[in-house]
Amino acid sequence: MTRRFPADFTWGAATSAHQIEGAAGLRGASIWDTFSRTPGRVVGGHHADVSADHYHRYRDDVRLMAELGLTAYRFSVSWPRVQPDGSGAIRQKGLDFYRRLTDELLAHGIQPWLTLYHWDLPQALEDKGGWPERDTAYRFADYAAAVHEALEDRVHTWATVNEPWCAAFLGHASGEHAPGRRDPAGAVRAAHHLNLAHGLAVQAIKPSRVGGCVNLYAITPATGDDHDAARRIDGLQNRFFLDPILKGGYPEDVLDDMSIELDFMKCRDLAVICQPIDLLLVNYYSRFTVSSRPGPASAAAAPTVTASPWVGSEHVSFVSGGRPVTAMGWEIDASGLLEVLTRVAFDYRPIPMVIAENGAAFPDVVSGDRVHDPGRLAYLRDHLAACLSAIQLGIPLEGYFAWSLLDNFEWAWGYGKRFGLVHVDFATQRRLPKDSALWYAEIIRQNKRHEPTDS
Ligand code: PNW
Repeated sequence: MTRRFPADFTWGAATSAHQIEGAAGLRGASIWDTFSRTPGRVVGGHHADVSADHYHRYRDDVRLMAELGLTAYRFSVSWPRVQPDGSGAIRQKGLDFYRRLTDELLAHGIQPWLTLYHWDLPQALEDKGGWPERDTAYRFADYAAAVHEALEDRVHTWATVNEPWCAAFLGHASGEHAPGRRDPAGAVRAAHHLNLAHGLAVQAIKPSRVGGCVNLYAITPATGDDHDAARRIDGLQNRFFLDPILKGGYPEDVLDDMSIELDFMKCRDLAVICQPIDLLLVNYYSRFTVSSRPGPASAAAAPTVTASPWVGSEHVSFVSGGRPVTAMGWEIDASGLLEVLTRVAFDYRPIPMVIAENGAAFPDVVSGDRVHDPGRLAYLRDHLAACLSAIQLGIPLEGYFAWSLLDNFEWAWGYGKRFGLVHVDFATQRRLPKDSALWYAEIIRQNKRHEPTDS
């Protein structure tokens, strides 16, 4: 596998602001602060006030990235650090942090890839109704314009909204994520307004290089009788976001399944959502095997969840596909990565893509200065091989970002699930690159050193 990626392939790792920054006193409150402080919402009662303290340790962390040989780093901006109330005054000190971070990256030859929204909505906007309200999309466009004005000279690629499916349906239907609502109609409103926010932000960011970010799943019907279940879950998870962004319309079958009033969707919204974009950021983790018979309503639910995120398709259940699972209980299937990339290229169009997140939670075995994580190493190896297969098929895959650079606050699971290439001891903040990080660094090194052999 080594030596055959294109010479200009982007080698990255990703994080998000709320999950790593800490320094909660130097920003406004977000919905995740409120959610984390609500008993029973996050495993262990964990919160992200300090987390990996990246806000204060970003220089060390950029040095680690340089040691790994990364050519790009995907991070997100904390909206409440830059605009504490989500509207009105911009906090220059917040923007200054991202100026320092991007300067440090550029000084080390690492491209900054900036995501504008990775789930930390200012609580002040939630108090006004949050994503189910249309106005939140307009507030996001204003925030996007302010960040763009401050950082356009430093950022290589912009991403709008990270995984709108999670923000909408885990946040407002199952309630597994902040703001923890269980209101199916509100979840669909949130999904549409997140899509609208994407389109408005693209308008604000152009002509800089910009894309949207979706989490796509490979989906298999459990038996020959389960094709309707597969159509429904594919519709909600994948097509409800890909169709408006790339085709300018919502999938009719999904709207029918939902059977809710759609008066909040305006025709002209679709033209905004379907703005031309330069690339699509694809997050890939797993494959779902689905059934129309009763059973568990989610393949990836935190222990805190009771409601289904699948609006209008609550009867669909998730069964084992018989593959090994990660510590999240997510099935490992690298062939699904190739499948989702192929699907975008053939069902939509061959738009340039990057894998913007891919990775696995496993328990780390720390032994002296070494951290052994064979499961993660194998996961990355197999998924990178799938990336190479995609490239060899002619799919325009331009880069790969491992999730995540650092162990971090894993949302409803708190600090109990570790996705990092680099181990973080949260008591001492000591960082230790894991075996998977050393392996990834070697792959990057070999691909940088050699000219591609077959392109
Ligand atoms: C993504 N699911 O989240 C996020 O972008 C990251 O912030 C997160 O840490 C990472 O994946 C690992 O979880 C997801 O339930 C959370 O299907 C939940 C799901 C998918 C993605």
